[in-house]
Formats: sequence, C-alpha cells, structure tokens
Amino acid sequence: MLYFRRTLAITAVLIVSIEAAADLVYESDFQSGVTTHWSSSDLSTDELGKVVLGLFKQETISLTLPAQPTGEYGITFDFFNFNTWDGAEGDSFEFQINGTTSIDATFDNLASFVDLQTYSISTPLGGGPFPTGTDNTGMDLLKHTGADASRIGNFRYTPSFTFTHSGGDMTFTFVGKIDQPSVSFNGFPDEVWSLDRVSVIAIPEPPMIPVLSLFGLVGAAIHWRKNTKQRSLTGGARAGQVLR
Ligand SMILES: [Ca+2]
Ligand SMILES: [Ca+2]
Repeated sequence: MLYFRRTLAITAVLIVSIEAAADLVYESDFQSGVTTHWSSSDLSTDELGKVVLGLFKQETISLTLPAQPTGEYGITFDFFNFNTWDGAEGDSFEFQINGTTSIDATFDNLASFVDLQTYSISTPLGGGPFPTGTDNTGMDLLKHTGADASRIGNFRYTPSFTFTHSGGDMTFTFVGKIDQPSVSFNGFPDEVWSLDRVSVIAIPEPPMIPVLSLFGLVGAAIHWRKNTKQRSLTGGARAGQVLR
C-alpha cells in the first residue's frame, strides 16, 4: 500500500510539473499600450483607466505570431460587446485560428427586446437560440458613458480553444459582423466590440511520463493486490485486520 501511495504522489508531482511547463507564447492585456503583432493599434481607455483593444465596428483584425513551431497550443481571450447588439438581426462575432472558424454566432445585449443569441460556450458555431448574454463572464465590467452621460452596457465573454499548429506563422482573426455600424445610441457607437487579456500557450507533447506513470500505477495496484492476496492466503490477516 505504501508503494501504491508513493506512486500516486510521484504521478501527481509529475503531472503538476508538466502542466507548469506549458510555455507562454504571447500574452497582453494592452494596459501598457503595446499592440505588436496586431493588425490594429486602436486602443481605448474606460473611465477607470482600463485599456482594451478596440472599440471596433464592422471590422476584421488579426494577431499574427511569426514562425511558431509545430505542436499543440491553446488560446484564451476576452471579447466585449457594447450597447445594442441584436442577435435577432444577425449581429455576430467570428473568430478563426489559422483560417479555421472556431466561433461564428450571434450575440445579444438587450433582453428587453427579446432578441436571442445563438452563442453559448458549447455552441460557438451557433445553436439555441439562447437568452441574452448566455455564458458571459461579466456584465458592465468596462465603464464607458455616452455623450448623454448614460452608462453604456457591455458583456464580457472569455472563450478558450486548443488547436494543432502545423508550423510557421500562427494567425488569429477576429471579425465583427454588425448591421448598424453608423448608428449611435446614448451618444455612443451603437454596436461595437473590443478585446482584452489575450493569451496563447504552447502545450507540451502528449507526455510519455504520465503514460509511464499510469503503467506504474497499474503495476502498483497489481503489486498491492498480489501482496494483499498472498498475505490473506497465508492466513496472516483476519476480518477487520489492517494489512500493512
Ligand atoms: Ca442595435
Ligand atoms: Ca444590429
């Protein structure tokens, strides 16, 4: 049993070590004002000093990370939409990884108009329809006010994906597809969006060590069961007695 516990402990340490070894490839919260690798340098600052990339309307922007090696990667980011996105009108956001679409769904901000959205965490390519703001990770976190001094509502979403990269430049594309780009509401652009906290990591190779450890665990279990059985067969143990 001691051998089994030790193997479990070693396996836990190895798995934690491997997770900790995931390489950070790119990270930015734009607070420093740096927009290297982005196709746009448009930044905005809210009333509390929070800096985000955007605000964008009907625009396509991209992040290109040059010469990335072949392997498994992960990306997560914050997507904010503001004011009056209308899911029923088809106001949508698209996200591509190396040209492959990972998100393409409608989003909605105004529950009062009963406009439903097709985005949810489990249906990034559209499903539902779902209630306004489904699977958002924060409401009105960015503080903007319109020209008429009213507070501009916004939702934050924080999608994340893993993907295989075949080597070379790695490109992420973000597309706002709204139908009222020239409209104002509350003295603020009616349907705009922004990005924040973008993070790309390289995931270590499918690890041999945990696989080997798994074999080790199985071996440990067999070893423990054998020992237990042997001790039982030799009459060393009685009901209620703890084998050590
Ligand atoms: Ca609208
Ligand atoms: Ca609209």
